[in-house]
Amino acid sequence: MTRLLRKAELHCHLEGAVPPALALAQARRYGVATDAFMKDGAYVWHDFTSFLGAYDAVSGLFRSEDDYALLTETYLDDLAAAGAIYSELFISPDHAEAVGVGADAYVAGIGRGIEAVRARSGIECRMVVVGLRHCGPERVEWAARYAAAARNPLMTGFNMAGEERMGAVADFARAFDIARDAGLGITIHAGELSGASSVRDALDLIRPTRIGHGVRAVEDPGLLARLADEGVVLEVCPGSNVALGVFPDFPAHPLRRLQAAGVKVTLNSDDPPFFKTSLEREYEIASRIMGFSDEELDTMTRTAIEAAFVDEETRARLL
Ligand code: ES4
Ligand code: ZN
Repeated sequence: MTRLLRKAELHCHLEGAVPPALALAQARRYGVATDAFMKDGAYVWHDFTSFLGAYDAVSGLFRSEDDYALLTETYLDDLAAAGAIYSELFISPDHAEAVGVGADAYVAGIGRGIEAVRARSGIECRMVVVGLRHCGPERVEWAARYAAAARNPLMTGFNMAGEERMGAVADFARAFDIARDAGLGITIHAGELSGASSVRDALDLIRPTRIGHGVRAVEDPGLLARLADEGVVLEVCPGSNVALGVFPDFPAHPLRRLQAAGVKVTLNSDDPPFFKTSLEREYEIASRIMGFSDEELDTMTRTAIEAAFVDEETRARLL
């Protein structure tokens, strides 16, 4: 029974966390047809590229500061009810600009949502700005400069998501330098759709303290040893990995092998309704299918808090 366990997640994309019922309500409000990306109350996609398309379409249903406050509150209320004490949300100023809200109103709405839910449930949340790899290095540098200039105490990290198989990671090093120099925590998507070498490149060229996914490091024993040795934390999203076909099923998922190799691992929901999951379900899968004990699950929660992009006072309170 994992419902009562303390939980934390470091890897959830805000627009990937829209409950289908909320997407439908927003679509009705703005008079948008949903058949291209929804069927029978669920999101429809068939591969990573069409997933990104559905994600963009759902993002387009949130068009004001209030819409983003509502989305953030909806997500965090559910998470707090599932026993979570901390969440890091990946936010995408690019999506906000594309929909015409503007990055500042977007961040203001999300910040209001975070503060409202913290006041009623105590859950802590921070924003991690993502640059979109498939938009190219200039756009990712724009996102990094935006995050660096914001000086918002709730915006504490920088990340790169999007199509992992596009461009060389070296092309994005400057964006990460901008973010690191501004004091932001650094994480990057690697080793999900691309293999172990993408994790190695990320370590060499970006020097992150965490890696989004990183699970395909399991293909390279030397790399596993390096991750363990350097204490790099993996943001593991088993439900996402299985939904995208990175691994055929949960028994084949490498979470246990990563943990047994001494790599620091955490459990995360990624884009929960798109992958028919939730943070609670990830803990449930790790417990029932992968055989992690409650104590081991609590260690993953503690690992997440230790690796969180928060001030030391907040970290100490959460640990
Ligand atoms: C992603 Cl751009 C983006 N959005 C949501 N989930 C993702 N996973 C990788 N890239
Ligand atoms: Zn992700």
